[in-house]
Amino acid sequence: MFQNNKDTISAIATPPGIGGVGIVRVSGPLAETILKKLFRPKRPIKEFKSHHFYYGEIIHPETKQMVDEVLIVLMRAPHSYTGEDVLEIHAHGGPLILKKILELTLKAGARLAEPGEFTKRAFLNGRLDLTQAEAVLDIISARTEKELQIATRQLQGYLGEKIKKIRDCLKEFKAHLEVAIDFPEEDVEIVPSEVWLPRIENEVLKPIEHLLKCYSESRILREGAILAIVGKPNVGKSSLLNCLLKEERAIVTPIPGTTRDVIEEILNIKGIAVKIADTAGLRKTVDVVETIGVKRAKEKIIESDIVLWVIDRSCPLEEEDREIYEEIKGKKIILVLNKSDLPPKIDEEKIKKEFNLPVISISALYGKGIEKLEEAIYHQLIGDTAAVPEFVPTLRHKQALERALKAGKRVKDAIIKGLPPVFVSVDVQETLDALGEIIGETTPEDILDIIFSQFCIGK
Ligand SMILES: Nc1nc2c(ncn2[C@@H]2O[C@H](COP(=O)(O)OP(=O)(O)OP(=O)(O)O)[C@@H](O)[C@H]2O)c(=O)[nH]1
Ligand SMILES: [Mg+2]
Repeated sequence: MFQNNKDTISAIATPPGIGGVGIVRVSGPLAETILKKLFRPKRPIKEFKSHHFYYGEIIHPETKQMVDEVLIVLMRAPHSYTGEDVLEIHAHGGPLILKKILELTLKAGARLAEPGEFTKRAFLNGRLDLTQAEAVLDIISARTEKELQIATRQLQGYLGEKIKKIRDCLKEFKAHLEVAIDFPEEDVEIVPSEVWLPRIENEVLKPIEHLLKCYSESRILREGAILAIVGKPNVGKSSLLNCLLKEERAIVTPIPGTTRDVIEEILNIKGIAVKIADTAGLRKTVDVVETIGVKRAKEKIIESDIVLWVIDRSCPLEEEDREIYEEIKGKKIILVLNKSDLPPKIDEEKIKKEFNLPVISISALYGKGIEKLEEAIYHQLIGDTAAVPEFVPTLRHKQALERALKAGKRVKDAIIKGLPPVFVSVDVQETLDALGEIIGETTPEDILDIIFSQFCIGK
């Protein structure tokens, strides 16, 4: 998809629409030539200094007519975002004027940039590793403060550094293995297992496992969570959904078995995107439609990160309620005692002890206790530490880490079994390659294309 890197690319870097300032960005060897063709400075300039702003006009190179008053800055290679000569033209922020300036840069020798091409060049020129390039995308598309925090941390390069450190250890090991392969007749043991076994364990396997743990801890902050509202028919599940959403989304009636299908909506709970699923009341039934609804509810439970188990507090606890617990145990659960506006038939302390779960009393009808419930959801989802973990791998990173861990464990086994260096070396290389994919050293071209094409043009 991407064309060669030697040419010069240009694009409007600011969002479409009207703004105070709009920027056209040019990157590549022709940046300065284009600048000289199109820019008429207010005061004569002998040579453009790098990273200095100049005030003047963009002119049509043939008619010499002024197109716009601008500020320009030239950032010479390698000290620029892409690592190439970069020219930025800060013009007035109107779509037509920016398009005109863009067209002039194209006429002067640039080519229109593809989505993400500036960032891809930064990556190819070694300005960013792949995890940092991905972070640029995450920063642009962050929906919540937390997502932004995660992305900025990744842009700082911690994850890439960690991966590089693990790979350095493996590279060193591989070098020793290669000596052993080349000089098999040597008496001295070139790769002593008492040295390498602990090093592989401590410098490769443990750090990979730690990163995988960080993935599961940060996944919810990054990707959001799925929450299922479950319980017997008529306990007020749909009322609770409506209450959380502050709108009449689901049908509520006094007839048990009202909700037949799963109803899903997304809610922002204290910065976490939570997909809430209202489900059909769980009970044994001969009704065909309801049976399907109950089946879907059970599937949703399996899929969910957290379950709100709703019980009608104005009725005594029944066997049917206990049966539901059997369906959900093992999940993160909050026991929600609904209809707290009616005289209670269930003792909060007693039920808390019986199930050993966090219990929140609410009235979905009157919107009481909802804030407390939201706090409990947040707390259950991300625990006490609202802090972002040190490293925040993505799903793509996680999959590569899992492959690296598998191959790394084979390396360990091979050392324990005393297999010949040739065999060990194959698994070491596989571990190296899997880790290399994360930072972009061994990432296949098509995956790079997928990553960078998610950007907008001009980034
Ligand atoms: N008094 C009182 N009534 C409530 C409360 N929450 C719900 N109800 C009533 O309980 C009945 C059932 O509410 P729903 O929200 O439809 O219950 P559900 O659990 O979704 O029921 P199904 O979809 O049939 O499984 C309705 O008549 C609601 O008005 C509450 O907090 N207090
Ligand atoms: Mg319902």
